[in-house]
Amino acid sequence: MKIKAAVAWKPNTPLSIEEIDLEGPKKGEVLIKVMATGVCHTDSFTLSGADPEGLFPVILGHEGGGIVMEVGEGVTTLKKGDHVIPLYTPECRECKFCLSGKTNLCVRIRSTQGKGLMPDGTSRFSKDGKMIHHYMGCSTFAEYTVVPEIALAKINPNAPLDKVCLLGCGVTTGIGAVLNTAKVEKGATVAVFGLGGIGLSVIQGAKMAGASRIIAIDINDEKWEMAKKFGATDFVNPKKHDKPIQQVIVEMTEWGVDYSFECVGNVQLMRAALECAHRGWGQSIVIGVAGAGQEISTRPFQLVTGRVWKGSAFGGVKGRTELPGYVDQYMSGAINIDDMVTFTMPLEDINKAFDYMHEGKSIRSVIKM
Ligand code: NAD
Ligand code: AHE
Ligand code: ZN
Repeated sequence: MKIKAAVAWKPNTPLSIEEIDLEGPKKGEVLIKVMATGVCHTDSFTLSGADPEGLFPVILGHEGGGIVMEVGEGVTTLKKGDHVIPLYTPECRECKFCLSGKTNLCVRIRSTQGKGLMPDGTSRFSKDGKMIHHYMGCSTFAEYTVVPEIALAKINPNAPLDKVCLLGCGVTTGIGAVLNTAKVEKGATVAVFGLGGIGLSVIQGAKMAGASRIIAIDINDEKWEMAKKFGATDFVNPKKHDKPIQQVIVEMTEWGVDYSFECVGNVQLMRAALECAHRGWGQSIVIGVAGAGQEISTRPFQLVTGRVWKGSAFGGVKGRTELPGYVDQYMSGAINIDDMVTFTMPLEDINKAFDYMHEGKSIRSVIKM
């Protein structure tokens, strides 16, 4: 079928809205009408050319909500009309990782997904016979997309897709990193580096967990208001201090915070986040994604003296099993997504969403198809 999509033909150039070709779903695949999609910093990261797995041309987007239009051969858990959220971290429920009970990082289709292809090694997207890559198995910057059955969470059909699409990445990643990866306990102290969609969701998660103090850190003062709304108790702008930011946080808290979260993708900040964690037990969770060739470092003494460095992908959440519950929590008012949506715009304006992100003017822009 002919569809409209935002195509990234090469790195570091605006997306181009064009009519392209989409093949129907093959075995184990599902055709989705994308109703809405958020724009995450990771889309911008890959578009910048810094992603070691970045492939072009590609249809980006991985924070979507849609409706099932057609199912391929052998699909049993979804039918036409179901409301779904595509999952860049699928859940096959059969691989070693899914069965481990220790991680959400299903590997069933990871190798083809990383090559921008469907599990059979081909793409459903093309233009004038030229293949266009899928992205993170989702490619939501398009009117329609094809996604493997194991990479779709079936959700409450009454949920507004232009809000719960943010559970496809940002909101779930932040809340999940707090509740699943760090397992923040009541009364704990928390520092959050970077107050975009991820950092604010970490703050929301920390509030849900009953943290006693939530220190919000950003170089943009305008982020403080929203951080406070989500539950932050303190704000620090590193640019307003001469000392290293880790020292500022340690001095504010005596020995450091129980939990810190890096939500920017800056390796120096990852070090700072680790080093402001409490001597003896503080944990630091890396959520931000850093470009090709970047590495983290610290003095081993930081770990010898009890700090723990961890990472979190999609908040450790098993999407097909747990995401419907996140949607229900939004519906009951326990999770706030509405305040994260700064702008809503049509697909034609998608490059504005990237501009607003880079200018620090948006938390999330949602594209409504
Ligand atoms: P965003 O652009 O919306 O927010 C980033 C924030 O960081 C901004 O408020 C910015 O002002 C702030 N910032 C920039 N440099 C800073 C510095 N030196 N010190 C303090 N603050 C600084 O981004 P986002 O969508 O919230 O994503 C954040 C990061 O998380 C990105 O690296 C993204 O790729 C990554 N991410 C990871 C996962 C995962 O599963 N691990 C999921 C989603 C996003
Ligand atoms: N492709 C990059 C890594 C990108 C990355 O770390 N992605 C996160 C999700 S970011 C969502 O906004 C993730 O889940 N990673 C686990 C995985 O299996 O991709 C690289 O460095 O190669
Ligand atoms: Zn994302």
